[in-house]
Amino acid sequence: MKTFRNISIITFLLSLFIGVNLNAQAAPKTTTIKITTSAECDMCKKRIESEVGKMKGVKKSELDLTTKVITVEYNPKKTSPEKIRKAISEIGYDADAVKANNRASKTLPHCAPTQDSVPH
Ligand SMILES: [Cu+2]
Repeated sequence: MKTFRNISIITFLLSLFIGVNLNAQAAPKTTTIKITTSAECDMCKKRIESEVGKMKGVKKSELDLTTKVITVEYNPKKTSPEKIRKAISEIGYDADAVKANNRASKTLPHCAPTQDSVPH
């Protein structure tokens, strides 16, 4: 009878252990989102990528100029899509429904469609 109880305890502990392992696999450390920006040229691309890239919790940021979509890989515990969109807006670009910060877009390079930008 005693042996039987020991085995059931071991089985119980084992199932706990397996359960914890499954949970760890089900929750990945990073998530990926795609945000549509108003990037126009290579300068915009570099600017947005580096700005988003240095944010806390962001692992990778890559902007495709043909679609203007930035793909961001981030840790959802450290940052959020809202924060990332806001950061893009703060440097002067649209990020999905979040419009570019007006003051910031005036300091953008020539490609930005503002009246006081200097053409090259
Ligand atoms: Cu540009």
